[in-house]
Amino acid sequence: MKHLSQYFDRESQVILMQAVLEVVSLAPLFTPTMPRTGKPFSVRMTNCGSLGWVSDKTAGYRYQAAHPETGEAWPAIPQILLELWSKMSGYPGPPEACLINVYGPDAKMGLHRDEDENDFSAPVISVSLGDTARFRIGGPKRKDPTRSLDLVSGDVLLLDGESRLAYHGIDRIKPGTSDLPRGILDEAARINLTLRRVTLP
Ligand code: MD3
Ligand code: FE
Repeated sequence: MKHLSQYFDRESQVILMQAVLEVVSLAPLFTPTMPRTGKPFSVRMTNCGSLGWVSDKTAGYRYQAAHPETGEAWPAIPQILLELWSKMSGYPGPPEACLINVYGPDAKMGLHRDEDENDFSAPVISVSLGDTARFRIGGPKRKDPTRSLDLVSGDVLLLDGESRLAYHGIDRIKPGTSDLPRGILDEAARINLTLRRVTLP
């Protein structure tokens, strides 16, 4: 894993936040639910790109080309994120999915692995915006030891090699730690963007 601390300066963070607001205006936030139990996630989500990650009680975790509520195609991935992918990924093709996770002050994400993609040779690239989050990462098995680090607005994480299939999660948000304007997403404490390749080339 590579942690690029505050890779994006304030001006770029404002551009990224504006791009998120535009995506949300075209593809509204939805609340995913757990497979089988239907328990709602505390994080709200939307996507851009040719494929988006969704989850619900009946069909579970999956990537699909249409928004689960509007049935519309996801908006395009903003240029600034396509540039980040081409600079950092070392992958011979563009990302297919950009998942946008919106955390309220009390939202968390339990320890999990990202394994719904078909191409694990591609890295995952994450961008954090807004309030600081306590991030936890372990190893390839749930019981492996973990370590924690803070993700701050503008930070980029590159998950490749062994880290690509590591267990990870967000333990808590530190509300009020960023003054980045959130626009109409005024309830959003933190926003995380993840760029992913889903299919084999
Ligand atoms: C480590 N998101 O969307 S980003 C997710 O902050 C997710 O919203 C968290 O986990 C968030 O799946 C963490 C950092 C991250 C993203 C993908 C990873 C870490 C990862 C994939 C493999 C290992
Ligand atoms: Fe994840």
